[in-house]
Amino acid sequence: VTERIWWKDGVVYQIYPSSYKDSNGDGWGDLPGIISKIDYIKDLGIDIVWISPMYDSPQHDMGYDIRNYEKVYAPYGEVADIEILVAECHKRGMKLILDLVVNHTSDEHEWFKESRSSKLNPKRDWYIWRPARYADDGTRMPPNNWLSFFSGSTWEWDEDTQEYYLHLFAKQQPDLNWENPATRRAIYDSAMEFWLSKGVDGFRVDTVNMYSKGEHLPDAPIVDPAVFEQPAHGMFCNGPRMHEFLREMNTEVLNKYDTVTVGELPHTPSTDHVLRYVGSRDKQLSMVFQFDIVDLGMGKTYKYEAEPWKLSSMKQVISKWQSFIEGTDGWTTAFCENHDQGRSVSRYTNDSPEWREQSAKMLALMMCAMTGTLFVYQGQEIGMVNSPKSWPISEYKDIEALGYYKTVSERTDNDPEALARVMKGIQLLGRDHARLPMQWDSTPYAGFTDCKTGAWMRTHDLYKEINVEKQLPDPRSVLSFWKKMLSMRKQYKDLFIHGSFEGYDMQNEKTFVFGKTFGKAKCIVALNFSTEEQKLVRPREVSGKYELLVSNSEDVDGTEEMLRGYEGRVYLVV
Ligand code: ISL
Repeated sequence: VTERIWWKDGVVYQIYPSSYKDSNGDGWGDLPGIISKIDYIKDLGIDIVWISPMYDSPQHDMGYDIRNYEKVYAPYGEVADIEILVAECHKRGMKLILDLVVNHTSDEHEWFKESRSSKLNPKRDWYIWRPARYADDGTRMPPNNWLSFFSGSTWEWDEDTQEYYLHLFAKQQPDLNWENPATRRAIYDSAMEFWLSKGVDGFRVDTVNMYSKGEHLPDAPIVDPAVFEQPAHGMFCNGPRMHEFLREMNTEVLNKYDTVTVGELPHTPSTDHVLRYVGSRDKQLSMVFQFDIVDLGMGKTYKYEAEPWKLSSMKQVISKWQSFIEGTDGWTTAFCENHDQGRSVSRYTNDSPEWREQSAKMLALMMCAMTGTLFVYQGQEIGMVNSPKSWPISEYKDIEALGYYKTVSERTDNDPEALARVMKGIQLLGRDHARLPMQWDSTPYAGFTDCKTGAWMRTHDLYKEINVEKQLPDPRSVLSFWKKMLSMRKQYKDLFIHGSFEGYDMQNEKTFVFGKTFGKAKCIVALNFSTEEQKLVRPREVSGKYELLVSNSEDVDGTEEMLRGYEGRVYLVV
């Protein structure tokens, strides 16, 4: 019997505060803006709201560089606004979770300022400092060859104290030293207890498997001999004390409250290993994001060197993580968008004017039929698509994409072919696509802001075609379809949320057919990932009468042998 827990059956809606709704005309989204949309969110069928970092920050990485855990970034509002948001969510039977970013802080955090002030400062050891290495010719070199997520070395030289500090992300994001118990205590108090005591219901936990790095920090194996810095995920993900730290985080803080945690677990392909994090007996995390689905099409060594992917690979990774809960005490998640990813319609289906609505609905149908806790990212519910390909690199703002573009332009001396290749990767995979202002209506800046100079990030050219106001009253819109699917997910929660998964015809590169079973109940989900009609092949393994539950095509009765372009159907098998 599956335990019925609120965070298992609930649907989570992720909000990126800078881009959701601006209430005061400064071009930046804010907390009062989110509060003004709370009924819209409730009406969509959401149970849990997750807000990306809204903390005080110099915004080198859009708030994932936190200057003060106990303050809200002034353009977003103040701590009291979070208290209001908690109350407004709870009043409507929804929960609120925040982002917990404690692998690193901003270099402007007081802790780091003290740490870098002197080797003798009591907080020196709160971050990861190491002496330089020297080459035979006396050249100063970083302690190891690790490549940071945002290009360049993971080490930054500090002239004053003559040591390097570690930063897996930007140099403005120094890594905290989790080996030090005083650091951990401060994290628990400042970043966690402070908010839980205000009624927040849990956290999405940023880069959770990187806290423990071990003591030695050896060089990463050489993958790209042309350069010094090497991809090093294997060197710092899932380090020796990871599980110990998470158990402590539970005993010290989380267990005192009825919380949920969802941790980011990149570079952890083994199901056994994931189970160590999410097995319910050994309480560490409630659930994790496993990245296989969003990594489809990313370059193996360098993300933006995009590679083609196959539907069969998508089916394989979905099947792997859908089946993960069987016979275990773990739990899984289902998502295909977040603030670090291109839009799903553009990445996995077809964002041309002819197909984008149909394919957005098909993806909604697919996601709503998935086992695990479902995550929906703002704008996904109206089928927002990637930025237009005509936008030049100067419209992009993300530190990751710009960092890689700069590296390639320096390394190739601005070779147009190399830059065109990177641009193609960014057009598909750039994190900025998800960060464009939410498209509320067809007034200037999509109704996101009434700032005269516009939003902090350019509004999508298509906002008059794709927006909430247009879709709300239209029963055939993407938004209405999402609402229908989300309510169906609740109605058939055994099958959809808790059912066991079986994929069929796994090598077929055009259609994706899978079954869900719970006790005697069974359904078949059939999806056409192409523009042409495809034959719906009923799995030989399944016997019974097919009753159409839903299709994203309007006038289909379920007896049709062919699936239309980007059509998805769910049949109950009786
Ligand atoms: O390695 C990855 C996937 O293959 C990356 O996704 C990486 O783990 C991820 O980018 C971590 O993301 C989170 O932390 C970053 C921040 O920039 C992202 O926005 C956040 O989601 C640093 O805090």
